[in-house]
Amino acid sequence: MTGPSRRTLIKGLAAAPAASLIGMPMIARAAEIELKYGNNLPLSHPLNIRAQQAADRVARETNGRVEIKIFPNNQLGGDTDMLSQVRNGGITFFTPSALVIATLVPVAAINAVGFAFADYDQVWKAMDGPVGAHVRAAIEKVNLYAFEKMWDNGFRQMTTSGKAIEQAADMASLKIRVPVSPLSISMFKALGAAPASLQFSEVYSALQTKVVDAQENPLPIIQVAKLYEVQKSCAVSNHIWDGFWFIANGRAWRGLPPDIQKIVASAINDAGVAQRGDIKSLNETVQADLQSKGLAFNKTNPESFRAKLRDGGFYKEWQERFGAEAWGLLEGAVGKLA
Ligand code: X2X
Repeated sequence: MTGPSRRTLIKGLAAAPAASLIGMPMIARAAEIELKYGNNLPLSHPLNIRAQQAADRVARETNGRVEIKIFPNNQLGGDTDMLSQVRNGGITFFTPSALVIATLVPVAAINAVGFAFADYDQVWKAMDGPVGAHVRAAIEKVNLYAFEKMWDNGFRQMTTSGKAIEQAADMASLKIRVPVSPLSISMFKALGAAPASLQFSEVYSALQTKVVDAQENPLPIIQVAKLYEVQKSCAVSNHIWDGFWFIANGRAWRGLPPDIQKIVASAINDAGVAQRGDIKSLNETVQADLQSKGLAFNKTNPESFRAKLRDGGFYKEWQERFGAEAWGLLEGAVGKLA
């Protein structure tokens, strides 16, 4: 299926003689346009809460003509599967992390360069500004549409079931799960670890069965996916800032009437901005909550990680891979990197 499915039920009802409708119980009117949205996160994550609000708003503002149906928590498959589905139109929307969409649009990982962003001010200036615009243009080249406002995943932290990670030397040969993303693999190899790419759907069981000992994710993810149950300690490293691109299948998007596009885009972009606020407030409480659940926290020595990346040629390699233009935009936002 390449476009939104149009149901014939309404037409059927409309064609029926009026008399046959009298006395019929109120039935939920089927939407004329049904748009499927798949994602990889549990329902309790702010991404799903705000996406549902966006869906409700779209239903309201289109008088029920458009229904966005959400399939959370990898119900439709893992990240790689959903990325193919949104490309071939099997689903209309997906929210891959920048790391993951980079398997298709390499420059999309630009925001995930290790230790690039100092804080959220820098992040949103870059992603709502020139860096984001550059990535969105690249996403459109592969026939996907990226909504303007990126959603927040967060600053990534490392957790392990083994010895606490305090400095780069503690990474030596560490079996750490990373998303399916070339940048993550390259960065953790440069840090001396033994990274393995796994879709998010596989992370909990991979940690539980000790296929890997460690993983890295923002604290809200560690909370909602209950990773604290299978990890002992968390190193506050802030090593990558990661966000989700809300993307649509290009053909399905272009096939929507302009008035509907406008309603959907406003609802999704506004929900994205609200979701950033949710993560910001969560960030104030999530560490205490995870500690109360038994996860130990420790600080790290960020300079030891940066030095290892620099000495291992990580920045130089990715400057070349991303190209001068994208790298220049990133450095314009965060200052010189290497
Ligand atoms: O897979 C992950 O680690 C996650 C949830 O952060 C992403 O979607 C990249």
